[in-house]
Amino acid sequence: MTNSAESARRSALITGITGQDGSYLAELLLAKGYRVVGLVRRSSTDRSERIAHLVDRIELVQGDLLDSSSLVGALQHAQPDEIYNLAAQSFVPTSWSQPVLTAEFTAVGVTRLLEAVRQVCPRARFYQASSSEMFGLVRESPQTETTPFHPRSPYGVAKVYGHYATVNYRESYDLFAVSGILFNHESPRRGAEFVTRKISLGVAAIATGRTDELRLGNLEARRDWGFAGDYVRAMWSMLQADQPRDYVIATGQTHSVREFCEVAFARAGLDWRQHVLLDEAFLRPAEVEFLCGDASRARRELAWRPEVDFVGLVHRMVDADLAAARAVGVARGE
Ligand code: NDP
Ligand code: GDR
Repeated sequence: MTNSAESARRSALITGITGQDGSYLAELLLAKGYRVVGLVRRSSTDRSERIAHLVDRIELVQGDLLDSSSLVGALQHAQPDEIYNLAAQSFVPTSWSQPVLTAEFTAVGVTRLLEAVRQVCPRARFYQASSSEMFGLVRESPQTETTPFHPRSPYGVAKVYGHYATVNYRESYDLFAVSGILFNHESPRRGAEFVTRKISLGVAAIATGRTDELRLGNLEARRDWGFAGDYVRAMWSMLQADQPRDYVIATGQTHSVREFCEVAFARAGLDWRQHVLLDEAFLRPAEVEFLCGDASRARRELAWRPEVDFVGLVHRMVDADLAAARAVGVARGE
């Protein structure tokens, strides 16, 4: 690449690049010609499974949301035009067992990064991964950018802090800082402990004869589930807008965990009622019973629309886990 092409090439820093969303976002930005730099935590084992297919095309820099100087160093290295802050302790149940650590990563980590941005690259555009968990106990439906927050977990509380830190840095320092209020989004790369992937992995294990049961908590909880690949397009679009604004990203459809089970088991020719057991260990101290988002602002201003619907999402996840489970069976000569 020539020097002028190199300097015209836009550069992005992604925190949380080893996570579900980080891997899809890295793919999207590479396809758009970006130089992609990912912030990774030091680990004694390799955690780059989701980005293994990209490692030749991205740069990884070590750093941690707990450590301000490492964030300054990462920004100095990347000199980014765009920063996507996806890193967080993102599993809601862990936020009750590790509430202070969750606050350090998911809440104060945002301020650490924003302060580093202010020092190193105040003209860069900043995306904060906010969450529908901030709505928590909902009093209006569907939820929009103006629905009041009432978080129901230490995770939700931490995300409200990160959200307002982003709004505050935009208003105080004129940063192009935006917050995407994303509803649940899933994929075959979703972490195994989240309910959708737990179900698709469970279906695959049952269909291939490795187990006979799947233990779950609250089957009546309702979520607005979309596909992660669609949602990272929205993140990018928010940073291309003329003005920095916060956006709800959702499908506008809500389904229960029970409905997810029905569709997932049926995909493998199974009846969920014969396999799913209620296990109180998976109930939460305070539950978010119902979420359904209204993404009208994003549709209007960003021309964003999801392409994968609920049934398409469930089938995609079950098909991927079934194929992987069968491949393991073949390799073992089963
Ligand atoms: P994941 O849990 O899959 O990924 C989280 C990422 O954060 C991992 O790369 C992890 O690294 C990294 N990380 C955690 N702690 C630190 C730290 N202290 N310093 C640096 N990196 C850290 O999450 P998702 O991809 O699903 O979600 C991305 C973001 O979007 C998160 O902030 C999440 O809270 C938020 N969000 C997610 C939604 C969803 O439905 N998926 C909906 C709304 C918001 P490592 O691999 O080392 O653990
Ligand atoms: P959530 O996702 O808490 O919405 O947060 P999760 O998939 O963990 O739970 C969704 C709903 O399913 C119910 N549930 C179970 N959940 C899990 N994990 N395991 C079970 O066995 C089980 N049984 C029932 C839960 O009670 C809950 O109501 C996700 C994360 O990605 C956050 O980081 C993100 O901010 C929000 O989505 C939007």
